[in-house]
Amino acid sequence: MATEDAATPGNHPKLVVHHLNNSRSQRILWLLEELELPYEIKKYQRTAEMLAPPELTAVNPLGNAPVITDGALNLAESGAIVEYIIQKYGKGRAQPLESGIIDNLYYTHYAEASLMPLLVNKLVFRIIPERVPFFLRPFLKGVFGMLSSKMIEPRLKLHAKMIEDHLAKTDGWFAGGPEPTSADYMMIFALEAWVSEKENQLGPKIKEYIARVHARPAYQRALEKGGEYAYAKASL
Ligand SMILES: N[C@@H](CCC(=O)N[C@@H](CS)C(=O)NCC(=O)O)C(=O)O
Repeated sequence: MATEDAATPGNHPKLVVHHLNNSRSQRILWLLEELELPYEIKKYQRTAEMLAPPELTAVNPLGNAPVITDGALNLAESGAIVEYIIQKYGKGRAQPLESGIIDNLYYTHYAEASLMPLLVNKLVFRIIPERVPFFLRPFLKGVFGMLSSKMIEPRLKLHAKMIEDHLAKTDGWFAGGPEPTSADYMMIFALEAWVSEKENQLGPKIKEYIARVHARPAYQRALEKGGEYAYAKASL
């Protein structure tokens, strides 16, 4: 959702990242650090139920993160934010080579449109039985475990293979090329969340990829500035 208030007079203000702990907004910090852009972070803390706090609705009617504020503009949806920052402020950085344009397009959209819904379902199916009265737990654990192994896991297996094969081909970034592009900023959160699950089917190329991202100084700076981010600690 993009909303605009009255124009802000004077100098162009810094970008503000509305950042939720342990969330997708970490990918925006990584991008801004790679591009060496000035920005401010407004931090929000998840509630005990792991939801975003209500204050986020002031900048995003859906109440979730990430959101950026750029002058009068509030922009949500991480894919939109990543593309907006690269197009408006990237000065030619983070662009795929000609040979990587289609891969970049595909993985930039695939991350949130196809992969994340499956991973979120997997998480929800695991969490539901943990949050009901104890006498219902064994029953719901069985039901949701069965749903997950029949509906989610076989699909995730196909996704894991596709990504592994792709990374074996590009042997670097999702779009090939010398530096991360929007596809990488979009894919990293899904892969980090996935690899942090006890049971995952991720292969060596995916794990190498995550380690490559984690080793980047810009990623490290983003971690330092963003604070709590459990997904960077996942053992590979
Ligand atoms: N597709 C959206 C998903 C946004 C989303 O679900 N964000 C999560 C953080 S990872 C959130 O704010 N969750 C807390 C909540 O919805 O209350 C995006 O990529 O920005």
